[in-house]
Amino acid sequence: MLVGWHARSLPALNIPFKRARRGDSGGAGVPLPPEPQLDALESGTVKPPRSLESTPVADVANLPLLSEMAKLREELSRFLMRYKFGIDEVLTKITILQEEFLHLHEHNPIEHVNSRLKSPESIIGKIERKSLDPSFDSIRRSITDIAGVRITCSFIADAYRVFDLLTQQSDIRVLEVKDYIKDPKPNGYRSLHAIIEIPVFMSDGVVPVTVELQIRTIAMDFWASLEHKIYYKYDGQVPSALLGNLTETADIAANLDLRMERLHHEVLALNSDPSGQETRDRPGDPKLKGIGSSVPG
Ligand code: 0O2
Repeated sequence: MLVGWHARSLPALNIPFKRARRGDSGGAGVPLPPEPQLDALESGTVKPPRSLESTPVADVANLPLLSEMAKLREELSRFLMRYKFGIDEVLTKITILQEEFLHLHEHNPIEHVNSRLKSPESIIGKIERKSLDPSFDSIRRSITDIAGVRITCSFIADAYRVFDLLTQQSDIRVLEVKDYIKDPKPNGYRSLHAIIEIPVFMSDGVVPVTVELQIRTIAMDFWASLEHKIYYKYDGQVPSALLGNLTETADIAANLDLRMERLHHEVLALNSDPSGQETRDRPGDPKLKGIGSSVPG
């Protein structure tokens, strides 16, 4: 169990996930306000529903459902906060690498970085899909992509190099690696995934936080972004002809990656001085020996 964290089963709060949805009614005969309006209700910009309006303010605060909802919201935001800090820690490491690369080497392997904290809705969706016990402890153990950091690199070798540079740091523990570059998914999806654990220093102790790392090239990212849009456009039911086309385009993107990488090496070779000494940062750079060694042949 984490320091200072009291794992609590959500059902113990008597708020079934499904009932606490927009338009459903809650316990104690009080209709739940539509979800997006909760903040507005608190800030007073939206009028409360009739049944709440006629209840004295002191009583409303005492309604078990509302106070439990407030408690749950507080616990959830504390729970998610740690993941946000986990993201911040990883982003700091990436920024340091980026700046060091810019300073020491002429080639910065990182094109751009994105991060995301899974929304409560999407966490609940995953709990339902995977039939998980909806307790914070179980969520923490079973849902390892609440915090996500995606690093887009210029070339395939860069993806492996950045992966090595990050995961070899002593405070990072690698829990799982899925190399979809070496073994693409059947639909053509390529990316290097890792679930890592990073310590977050909170006021009440150190908390290990899991973060999903996705490292890919610009071409892989381009394909994955469009595929994601198409997938959602068809609500997951993509016509088979389109699926075939998507896989084909993934292979084209992979081929583009290989060709660009070759071109890059040719340019690096041109920049080598006549004595054969490299004047530019490249995979053969002695400073980077052993790094990026996992590039598929
Ligand atoms: P989001 O919102 O992008 O994060 P699991 O994570 O356990 O449910 P799985 O398949 O074992 O499932 O995890 P995996 O393979 O590591 O993939 C997790 C994430 O990789 C996904 O997160 C996507 O971001 C990305 N991904 C995996 N496969 C594909 C794919 O075929 N196309 C695209 N565009 N992205 C993919 P989420 O939670 O699905 O979405």
